[in-house]
Amino acid sequence: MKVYNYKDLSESKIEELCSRQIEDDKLVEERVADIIKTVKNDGDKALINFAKAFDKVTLEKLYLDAEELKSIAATIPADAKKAIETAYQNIKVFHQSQLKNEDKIETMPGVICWRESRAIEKVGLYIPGGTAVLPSTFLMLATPATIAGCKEIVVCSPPQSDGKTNCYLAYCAVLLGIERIYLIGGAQAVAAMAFGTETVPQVYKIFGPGNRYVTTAKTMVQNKVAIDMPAGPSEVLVVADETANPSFVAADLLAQAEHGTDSQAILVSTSNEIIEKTLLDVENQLSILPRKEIAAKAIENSYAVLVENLSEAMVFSNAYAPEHLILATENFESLIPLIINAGSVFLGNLTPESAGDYASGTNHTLPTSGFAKAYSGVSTDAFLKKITFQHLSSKGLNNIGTTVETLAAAEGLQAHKNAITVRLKTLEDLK
Ligand code: HSO
Ligand code: ZN
Repeated sequence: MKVYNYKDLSESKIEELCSRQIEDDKLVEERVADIIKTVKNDGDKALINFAKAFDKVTLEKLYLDAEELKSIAATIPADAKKAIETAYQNIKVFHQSQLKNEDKIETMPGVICWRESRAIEKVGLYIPGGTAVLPSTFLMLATPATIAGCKEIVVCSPPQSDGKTNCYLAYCAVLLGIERIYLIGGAQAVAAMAFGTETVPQVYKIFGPGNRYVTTAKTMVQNKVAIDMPAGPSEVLVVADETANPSFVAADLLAQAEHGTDSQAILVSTSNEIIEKTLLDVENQLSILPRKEIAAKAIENSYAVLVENLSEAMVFSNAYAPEHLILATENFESLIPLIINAGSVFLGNLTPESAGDYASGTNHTLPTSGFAKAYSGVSTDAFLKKITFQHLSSKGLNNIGTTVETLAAAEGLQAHKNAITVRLKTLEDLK
């Protein structure tokens, strides 16, 4: 992990440090385009063939039904069952609190405007398999989807080598009342949900993280369906003052690093001593991690920055726009107003990112690669659309009439003007 001194950094160096090096991979794009085309043309047959080629399984049926899920779920260890239930409860309570009715507003006498939410009817959730199977992602996506009231929730996850899914995912499905898991992974899952096949329903919005194939596929199907957000490798930025505990900070950096070789774990600190101790601790803790090869590569791509004070730290953090921001500082309250760009924030020395990754209640599907400058993480809102309503009484029509007529005339749109004029005239005739 390289260490920089903020005061020595040129503007262009800061820009370079804040940019995520994700090169366009033409080969990945070509292969994904090909997969999408094949699924579009051949439907289920293509999905069965891809499962054979990529997941090395022969599927007789593309999904597990409620009965099968129930029997797999029954094999879950008791402690995992309890942990999933507790996490679910917290995620549910937090996401339920996001459902709020808005007031009706009388913008001028007789003119009433308001918004109502409606659930997106059909949504697709992608739950990754691969190097780590993530039941937590299932909870993070399916909980707000059910709270929002989405009618059709299509869940895709790659099959295991036995052609099934693991007991954790199966248990999440049972808990959430999801009656099928489609055993489809990668770009082919995204294509199936975007275009529909004989078996897989087409959806209106696709959610969920994934590898480069999945994320490339999501960007490619955007002229057909909505997606949650552009996705890139996971990242954390820890701001640490002299009160930080180096072994806590090291553990947080490594928790991020173990996600993937392309993950980034950034340390920004006011204390050189904290940086030195943390880096030593990173080495020590890393050496005994089961995923040490992955984490070590990610740590190589990561760096630390020494800053003069915490406001300088926040300037850097806002420029980086981290997916996860940890404030390992005593007076985190005073830093909150300075946060402009971040996906999710973890306050104080006792609040690790892991808490939010799994169980505190906040969502872990968050904007990466600097997209926290413009995107929010997934929440109940992401599964809803807001529809605006308005009603004009005769008083309202009289009050707003001239304004609309004048603006329509200014735009040269006579028919727009007439829509008001004919009504005003009828009101006048009725008098
Ligand atoms: N840190 C990941 C989420 C996750 N962590 C799932 C563990 N499991 C992206 O926010
Ligand atoms: Zn994580």
